[in-house]
Amino acid sequence: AEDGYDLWLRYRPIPESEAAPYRARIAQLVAPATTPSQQATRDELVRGLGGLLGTPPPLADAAGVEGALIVGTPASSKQIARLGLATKDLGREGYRIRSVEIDGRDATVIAANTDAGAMHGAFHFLRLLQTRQPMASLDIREAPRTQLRMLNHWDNLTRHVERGYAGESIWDWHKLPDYLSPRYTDYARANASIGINATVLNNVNASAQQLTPMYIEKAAALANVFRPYGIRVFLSARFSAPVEIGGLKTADPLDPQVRAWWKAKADDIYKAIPDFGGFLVKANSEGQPGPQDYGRTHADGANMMADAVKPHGGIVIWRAFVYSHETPDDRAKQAYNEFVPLDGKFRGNVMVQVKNGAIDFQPREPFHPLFGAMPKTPLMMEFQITKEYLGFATHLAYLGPMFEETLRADTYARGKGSTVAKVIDGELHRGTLFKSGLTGMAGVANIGSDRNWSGSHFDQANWYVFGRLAWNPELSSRDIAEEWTRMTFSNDAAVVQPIVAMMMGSREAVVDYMTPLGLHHLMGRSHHYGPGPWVEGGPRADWTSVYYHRATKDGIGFDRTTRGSDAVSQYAKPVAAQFDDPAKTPEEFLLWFHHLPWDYTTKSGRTLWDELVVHYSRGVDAVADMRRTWDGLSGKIDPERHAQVATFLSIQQKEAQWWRDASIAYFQTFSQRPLPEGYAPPA
Ligand code: GCW
Repeated sequence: AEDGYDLWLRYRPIPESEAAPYRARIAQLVAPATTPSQQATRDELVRGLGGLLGTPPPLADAAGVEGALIVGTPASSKQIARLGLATKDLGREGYRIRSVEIDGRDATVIAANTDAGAMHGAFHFLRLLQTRQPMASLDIREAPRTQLRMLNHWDNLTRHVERGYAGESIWDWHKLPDYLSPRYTDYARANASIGINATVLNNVNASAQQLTPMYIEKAAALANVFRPYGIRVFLSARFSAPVEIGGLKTADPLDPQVRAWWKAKADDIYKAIPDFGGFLVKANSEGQPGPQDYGRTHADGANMMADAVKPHGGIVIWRAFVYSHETPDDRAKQAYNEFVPLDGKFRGNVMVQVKNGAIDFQPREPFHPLFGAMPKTPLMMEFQITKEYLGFATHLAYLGPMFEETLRADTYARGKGSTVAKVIDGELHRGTLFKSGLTGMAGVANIGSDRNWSGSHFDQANWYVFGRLAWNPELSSRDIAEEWTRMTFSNDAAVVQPIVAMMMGSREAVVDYMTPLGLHHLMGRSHHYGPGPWVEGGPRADWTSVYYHRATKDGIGFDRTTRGSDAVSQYAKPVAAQFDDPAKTPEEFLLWFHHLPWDYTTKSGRTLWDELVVHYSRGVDAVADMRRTWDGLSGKIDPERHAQVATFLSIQQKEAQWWRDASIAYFQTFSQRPLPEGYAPPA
């Protein structure tokens, strides 16, 4: 049954009418298997080619017939060594795929410097078949633009996944380390196929138990499964662990006993997991413990842990998602205020992980002002793949355009063209400022125990696009959508085109029916599902919606200009000047930066109130369009997957309407204006 378990690695047969040229080019498979990683690569090719071509090509030790496919490294294959294709610039993970002649016969070579590179090349090669690309004269050279391409699981030891909408955690801690579910291998295959090379197993709201010997052993068992796929394991570390599981009275990072505890802990972990990646830390944020509890800085905390893993080649990833209600100032400003003064104070093996925007994974946010503002510190991007604020798993929202929008945003940190992508891949500050050269991108995973992994078929695309953009932050989200659609649903143009169009418009639809024109954080309190613009009171100001939209009879929006909270001044001058002026602010960020009267004239000529209603309604209409498109694909997609998507779209339409009606009815109590002509009042 088509239950989605195979993800984009379905390998269904290429129709007979198209298979001949592929069979001719893949008449023999030369894939040495002297290491576990090489074995995994060979297995994947046998499985993939077997599925796509009907039968796998015969295996051989060296290319000996017309149309051989050879995969490996100069060390694993003499033929590859002789071709000299695995050049230095491919690095540790890059590869070449090339059509060549060997002894007068056509052959295709996948060459890399390492097993991991060869595996990435093999997956790329399979993708060429899966998406029906021509094979005759290949000349592909690929190397990842970032070093760490990482998933962050927010998985608890109880198997509850914080903000997870795909069932319980895939890590079955109870049965580990002895029972290794085959699913762990499939997880590694899926990740390796898109270039993901690191995973943080546990929630940033970490349990100290994760660092006890019993759980280290369990993590080590997973690391053993992932290692052949080039994936390294990291753990989230709870800052107060020395107190909670170490019996110490303090977790003060400058205390010698605390420092010794972390060193010993790191030594133990590396004994069990020799290639352990390091720690991810959420500290002094949302009530989590941290160095500030002892009057120390984030740098003091990060550096202490960095010193502990340094002898083993590990790193520390310190999160910049910090805010606290003790600070009455605009929450959007807090990370910048706390971290910019620390630039240059972190050890060389520390990275700071920054969410794409300054508030919290909203359907749309302007790029985080920290990007470009810490030239001496490697900044890692943190995207959220799981859709905490975009309708969970039932709303269809392809996040590619959202990731792309942030990556392409221009920080102007070193003049025009200083995009966020260039901060993330290190190009902007390479060789000049930050020295370590560490680069990376993290995505908060949307993976769980559901058969289809992500809670919905289309949410698989969000995992996919994250991996592809982490590999190369300058890829186009549309191209990636097309690739994914071809592998996941069909190569039929009559399917590909409408699905890609649907995907590309889907996130904007969510923005429209939830938080148009720069509005943000209007979801129901704490669960974040459904509208809640009326949420007020409660434990803290920034956990209410009224804090963010500030609607009154005179207007709506958060004034972050130089006249207001002055958050705009955290951006480089040209950006700040743009955001400071409502006339120059891109309309999609209007109410993020400005508090404007209800009759403010927008670009369309409509009043702000009318424009809001138009956006809300447009979002609902867009979902109706998606439903029509999807209905039109009935018969062209297997009935199981078609039916589930259709049902989810019907849920989404109901809820888009709910969002629109609730939001309009609520804001109308302030605007006191009628709806523009032709727009139905809230039901
Ligand atoms: O998005 C918010 C979530 C919290 C999360 C926090 C964070 C892990 O609502 O559930 O906690 O951000 O990123 O630390």
